[in-house]
Amino acid sequence: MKTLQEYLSASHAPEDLGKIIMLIADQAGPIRSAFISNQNYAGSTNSSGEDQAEMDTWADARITSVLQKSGLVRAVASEEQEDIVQMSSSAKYSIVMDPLDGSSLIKVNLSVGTIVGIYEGDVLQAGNQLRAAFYMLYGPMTTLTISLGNGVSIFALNAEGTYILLKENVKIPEGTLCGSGGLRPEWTEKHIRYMNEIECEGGKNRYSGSFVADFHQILEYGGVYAYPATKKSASGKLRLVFEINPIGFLADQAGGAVSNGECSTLDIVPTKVHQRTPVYVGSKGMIAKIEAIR
Ligand code: AHM
Ligand code: MG
Repeated sequence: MKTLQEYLSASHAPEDLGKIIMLIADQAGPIRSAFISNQNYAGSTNSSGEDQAEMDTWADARITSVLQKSGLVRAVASEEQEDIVQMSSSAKYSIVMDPLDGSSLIKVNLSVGTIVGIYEGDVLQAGNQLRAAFYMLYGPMTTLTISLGNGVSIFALNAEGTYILLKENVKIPEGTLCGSGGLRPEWTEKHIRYMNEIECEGGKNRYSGSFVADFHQILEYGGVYAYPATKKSASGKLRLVFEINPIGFLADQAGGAVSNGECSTLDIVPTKVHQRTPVYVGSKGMIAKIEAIR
């Protein structure tokens, strides 16, 4: 039974990097406990104009404060904060995070998660520069899916609060499961063609509305998660820095791919912290298929 701590040592993760990962990973317990008392909306909106659930602001404040106190972090960019939070200027690592992804599903007790990316230096870098990425998924189990740039491993949190290795060297199989955000009448011609092709080939549609949970099933079964450009929003809904880059890095590390429909989103250097992009992430063949449609 390998623990997350042992995996970090075996991967020769630098001490500060390992400590930051453990500090965030250890927030899964408190976050799970807080779900019951934080089921409502906070009455505020985030920088993307979305209603914030109480849990969004709670998880954001909790993780930000733990990182601030650690003195190990240079800056944090969070989906729930307008600006990048500058911390210890001499520290090496910066964090990008979506503290609680899929939060509209808390009320109905569907799976949600925490997405994290870690860069050396500043926050606004291409996803291919990530030093590490992981997500915690609060489902029937609490799992942590991680890559330090050397493949993907999945851990599960046990009753003693220790993350135990469930799977290593995880690879996304070629599969045809598909889940797409956006309303069908607002999809572009290109996206409609793509979804029709997949469905005609027997692809099964499964979409919960939680990016982390929807991606996790793609990681296990193969297929594609998409949040496309729509007629109303040419850049889709999801955020490049907090959501797409960490998940895209994990997909790439698992032998899959991530694209905006034309090229890899991992090569995009962000100019704004809250910028959005259309996204297709999953099995390599499924990503090649969308990129082939002109
Ligand atoms: P959130 O970070 O505020 O939860 O928003 C992102 C979520 C993703 O988890 C999910 O895939 C998508 O928004 C769902 O959007 P929609 O309800 O339009 O399908
Ligand atoms: Mg999100």
